[in-house]
Amino acid sequence: MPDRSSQGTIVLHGTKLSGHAHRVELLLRMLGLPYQYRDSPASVRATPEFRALNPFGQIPVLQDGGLVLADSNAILVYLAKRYDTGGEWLPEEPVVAAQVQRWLSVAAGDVRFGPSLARAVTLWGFPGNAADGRRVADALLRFMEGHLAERVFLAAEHPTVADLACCSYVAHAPEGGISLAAYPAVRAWLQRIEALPGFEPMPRSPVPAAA
Ligand SMILES: N[C@@H](CCC(=O)N[C@@H](CS)C(=O)NCC(=O)O)C(=O)O
Repeated sequence: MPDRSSQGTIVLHGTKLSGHAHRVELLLRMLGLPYQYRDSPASVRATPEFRALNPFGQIPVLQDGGLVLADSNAILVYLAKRYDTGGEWLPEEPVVAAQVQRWLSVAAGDVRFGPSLARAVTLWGFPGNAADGRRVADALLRFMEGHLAERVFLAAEHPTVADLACCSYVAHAPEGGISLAAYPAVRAWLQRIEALPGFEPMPRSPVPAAA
C-alpha cells in the first residue's frame, strides 16, 4: 500500500444511514485505511463550508491531503486506484473492468432509483414515489437474482467495488417495503459480502409490515 505518512488523515463526510456513504466506508475499512468520520446531516450540508466541498450539497465527500472528491462511485474508484496495490478491487483486465463499470452504473441508476428511493420515501418522507422505487427494485432484484445464481460476486470471481456500490441499499431494501424473500441468490451474495474482513453493517431502521 502506498505510504500515507506525509498526507494527513483521510476524512469521510457522511451520515451513518446513507448507503452512498456506507459503500465508501466499507472500502476504507476493507483496505485497512485509517480515516476520520465527519457526520454531515442536512444542517451541515446546507452550510457554505460544506457547499464549498460539494456544490450539490450531497454526501459522501472524501478529503485526502489536498484532494476533495464527491460522489460515492468516484470515491470508490479513487481509493481502489490509489491504495489497492493488488488491483483486486478494481481490476485492469478489460472485460472485468467493463463489468465493474456496468455495476457502478447500476448502482447510480437502478439501485438509487429503486431500493434507495423506496427506502428514503418510506423512512423519511423523501420527495418521490415509493411505488416507483419498488417497481424499479423488482426489476433490479430479478436481474440480480439471475446474474448471481451462477456467480459469487457481481463482476469477478472475487469482490470488487461493484459489490460494495450495490450492496448497502439492496441489503436495506426491506426498509423501503421490498422483501428479499424471493431472491435467495441475492441474499447469499449479501452474506458473502458481510463475511468479508472489515465489513460493518449500516444501522437497521424499522421495516414496514408489508415487507
Ligand atoms: N451521486 C451521489 C449521490 C449521493 C446522494 O444522493 N447522497 C444523499 C444522501 S444518501 C444526499 O446527500 N442527499 C442530500 C441532497 O441531495 O440534498 C453519490 O453517489 O455520492
